[in-house]
Amino acid sequence: MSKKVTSAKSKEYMERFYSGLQRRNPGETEFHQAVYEVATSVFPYIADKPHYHEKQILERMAEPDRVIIFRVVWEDDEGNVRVNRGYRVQNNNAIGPYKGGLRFHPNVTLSVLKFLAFEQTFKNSLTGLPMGGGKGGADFNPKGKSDAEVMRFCQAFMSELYKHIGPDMDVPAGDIGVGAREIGFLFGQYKRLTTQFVGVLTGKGLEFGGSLIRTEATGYGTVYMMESMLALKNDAIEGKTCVVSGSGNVATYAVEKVNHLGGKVVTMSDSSGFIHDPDGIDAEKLAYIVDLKTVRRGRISEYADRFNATFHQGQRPWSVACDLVFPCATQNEINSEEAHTLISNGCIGVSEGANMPTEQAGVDAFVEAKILFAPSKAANAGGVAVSGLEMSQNSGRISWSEEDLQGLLRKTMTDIHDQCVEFGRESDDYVNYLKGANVAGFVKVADAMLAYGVL
Ligand code: NDP
Ligand code: 2IT
Repeated sequence: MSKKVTSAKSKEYMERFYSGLQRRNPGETEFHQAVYEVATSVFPYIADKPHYHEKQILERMAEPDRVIIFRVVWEDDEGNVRVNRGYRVQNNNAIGPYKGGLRFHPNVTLSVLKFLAFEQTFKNSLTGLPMGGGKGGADFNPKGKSDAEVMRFCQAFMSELYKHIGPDMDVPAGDIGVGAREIGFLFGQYKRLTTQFVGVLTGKGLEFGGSLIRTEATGYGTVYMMESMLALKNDAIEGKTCVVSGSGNVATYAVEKVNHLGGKVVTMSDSSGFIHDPDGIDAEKLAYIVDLKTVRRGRISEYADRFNATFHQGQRPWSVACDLVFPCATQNEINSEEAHTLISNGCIGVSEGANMPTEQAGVDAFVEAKILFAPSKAANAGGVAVSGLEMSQNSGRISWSEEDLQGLLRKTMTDIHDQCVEFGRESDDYVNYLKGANVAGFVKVADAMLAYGVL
């Protein structure tokens, strides 16, 4: 006799699971949000698969393997002693070494890093590569700091982190506030402390073991995901008006790829507001943004002073009418009202470059409106996928060509798209990419955990 649980029973399991999660992790709202979103897809899927229930698989995935918290002490340029808090959340290594970025931002908390490490577990599974999920960082604010201060901070941070990472154990990379400069300082300190030159970080400079196209991979991948979703509907990016948030690594290369494919991007943003350029942000203007944000480390309002564009202080770009949306700044940057505004202004597709940029009610609005919606764990997986390829190159002490890597990135995003379709197609033919990504990401990790027995 089938052991399929009724939908009422499944709902009851889900409620019990979620209230337990909230009780065990008080106040960790971002972590609750990320787990809830996955659980709403996974509980219905496992309703007729009692082995996942009996072995408490989702409960185990939502309890990190371990969390490391440490003090980071460094001196600023005036000789003042500064104290920050560093973290590494090792969420799950069922399918490979822990893998995921480091974030340096003043709003980093344990809740933020637990949500990111949990998400990373599913995302890394979707890439098809052998990588578990982890995330780390510190509440350090790189804004306004000199290069020497950032170097001293990175060295102090790595002086503790190096004990907990390794090329076959845990391989960090960049995220918000951690780019090429920081990875260089972190890798240098790891090498100094251990006397080992190994692939312990990804996103490295090309001179010391980095991979071609890692810098571009997340932004390009996010646009490839949109391209695949549109292709399934016999549509394309060419001629589409696009709204992008952020002006960092992910946003920059999302804009570049939209331009390559014949779309027009009319907004970018930073934490001070957004710029609206109805003529489109072309390659020359994008080069200006890259210089502004990575060399001069200035504010996006300068773009409006330089080009024929408007600056909207303290606002987000979601009121600008568009066809396609690429949120590429940070978590919870689209609320329910903004999601409804986008839908009523004619938006047909959202591909999340940032991690969890849409609040739960906004996600519900996109799915209910049945527009194309690629959740972050699918849409931004191109970055960590090329990180996985960087690990392979480092292990083999080889470098692959740009052409090969471009092909592998494109194929990875197509495969992720197709997994979402396989697990997310509904009876009316609507592809629920949210459900597809959550379930496809879950299955591989869950089956590996089952194989290991109870641990
Ligand atoms: P960067 O540090 O390069 O850029 C971050 C951008 O987001 C900046 O424009 C920044 O503005 C803006 N931003 C940061 N915090 C906020 C905030 N609280 N409110 C408004 N704007 C904000 O980071 P990335 O481009 O690497 O990361 C962007 C997103 O993409 C993050 O969610 C990250 O987790 C995700 N991601 C990154 C990957 C990667 O490979 N780098 C891979 C997959 C996902 P300002 O300059 O004012 O700080
Ligand atoms: O959120 C992410 O996937 C990243 N920040 C990239 C992680 C990585 O290990 O490349």
